[in-house]
Amino acid sequence: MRHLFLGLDCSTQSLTALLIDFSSGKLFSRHNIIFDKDLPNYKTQKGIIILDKNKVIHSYPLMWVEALEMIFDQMKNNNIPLQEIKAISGSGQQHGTVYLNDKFERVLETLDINKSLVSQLKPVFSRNTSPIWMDSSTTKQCDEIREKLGGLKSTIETLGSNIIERFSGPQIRKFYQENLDGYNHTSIIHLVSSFMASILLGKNAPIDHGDGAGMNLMNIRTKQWDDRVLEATAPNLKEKLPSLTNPSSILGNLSSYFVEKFGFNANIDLIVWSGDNPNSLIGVGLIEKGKAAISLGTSDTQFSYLQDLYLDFKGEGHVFVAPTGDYMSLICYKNGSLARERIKDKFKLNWEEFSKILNKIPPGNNGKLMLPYFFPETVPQVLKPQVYRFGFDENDIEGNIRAIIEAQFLSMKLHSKWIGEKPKEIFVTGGASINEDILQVLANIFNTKVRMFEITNSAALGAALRAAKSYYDSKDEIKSWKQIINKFINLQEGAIIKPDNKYIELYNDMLDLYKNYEEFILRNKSNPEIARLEFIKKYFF
Ligand code: ADP
Ligand code: XUL
Repeated sequence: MRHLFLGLDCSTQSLTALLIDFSSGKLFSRHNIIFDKDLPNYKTQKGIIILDKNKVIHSYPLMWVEALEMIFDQMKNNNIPLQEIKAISGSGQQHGTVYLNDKFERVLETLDINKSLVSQLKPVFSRNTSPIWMDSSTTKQCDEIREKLGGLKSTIETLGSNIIERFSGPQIRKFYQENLDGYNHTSIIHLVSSFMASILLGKNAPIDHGDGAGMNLMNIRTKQWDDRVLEATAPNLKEKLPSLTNPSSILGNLSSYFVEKFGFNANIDLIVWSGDNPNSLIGVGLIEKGKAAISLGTSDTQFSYLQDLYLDFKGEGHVFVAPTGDYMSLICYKNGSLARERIKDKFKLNWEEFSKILNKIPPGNNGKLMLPYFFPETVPQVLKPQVYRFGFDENDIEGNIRAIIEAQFLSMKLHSKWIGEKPKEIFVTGGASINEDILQVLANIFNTKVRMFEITNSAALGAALRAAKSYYDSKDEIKSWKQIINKFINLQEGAIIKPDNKYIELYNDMLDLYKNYEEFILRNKSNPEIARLEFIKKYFF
């Protein structure tokens, strides 16, 4: 008999629905709504709207709502047996905030199946757009909050992260400062994850500890809202926040709107949603130490499972609560897929052509090196986007292609040193993780084997696996995380990319060079040009 579980992923560029059959350990179906293509009336580009020169970046919460209805319509029309699904959970792009007025819950409780979700939810927003993780316009608010909390060290001790531009707290403070009336008319502020879960639940849903940790509002030790931080952020904030809950919580059953309109079972369990990175931790099966994952999605992220709280006092890395209830480390690079696409699109290439050129050029790129800040970057912090090229210019196709990929992974290696342990293996996920040529550069730079997975949307898979775990645990058929993960993630099967040890020394030297260029540009240290010329002499003559 089939045991179906649904994982939804409301990400930056699309909404995905992965249905898994736990009995057979197989993917049952996959549906995907691409915001730009399938909902063109919102006029987003890659799912986002740029309101002010790459700094103010928002999206439309109503678009996510429309996508939700559209994906269920598609599943119903494709005769997916929705009535058999036992539990649903989901994943949201992290940090983004949704601002709702006092009509929200009433509208959710009285949804009419003869009308669309969009038409009914249109009046519930106190702010029509949502600032998302790509926004970097809150430096002033970050500085104000951090100062009130006593500086960097005590902030990180309390929150597990520095106060960061894209995180929810400083975004909320900015809204409060710039639009007091809008703030006062806001009854509840949701994350993308808890907003989508609320619609499915038919009332306000809580935020799980994993996504909550990415808000700059939750105490990382007590896993409660931190009163001192709330006070430093905006007045009366506590009454505008949903409650916090354990990542395994069952919230209740699906709202009757979805049961009646799409034929879901009335007893279906809705499990709390979480952020895409915590979900991905499960979706790639990271439940023990010594392994790390890199997600090459719209953002590039690097994450590991942590048994104990382990903080980065430099302030570049974050600690979130993992779906297992333990912790996870995370570093996020804003210049991920969209930066790679900038180069690909400038030269009018497809990914295959991009790879071919990447492979033509030897590791080390003949000494050409890039600092790739196409967008404002968080790690290292660069607020004003600018691309720096050393030894080549923007019209050199080959130089640019090799340089962007090498720069991204050199930067990751450099900035993940705080995690301490060198991973024995790197698991990769996200849209770009199907590109073996890019992964070969990753393997060589980290000198570590890289494991690919068949399902590259680990956030949606992780959500489906969390749904299965909570469902079975509640039915007294308790399964360990290992049992849940092993059923779906066969670590013997995924393709492995091995590092080529010919390049160990070259990439060690190039990492030093990269570090020196970063310090030259960002911290006014001396120009490492002579070292670059020596590097060229050593490896390319
Ligand atoms: P998100 O979940 O953040 O919305 P995805 O994980 O779906 O994003 O990744 C989308 C990105 O994957 C696209 O922006 C695209 O650049 C990248 N991508 C897709 N196919 C390839 C490929 N063959 N090589 C490199 N990148 C790719
Ligand atoms: C993580 C981050 C992004 C978003 C979107 O801190 O900002 O990875 O979760 O994927």
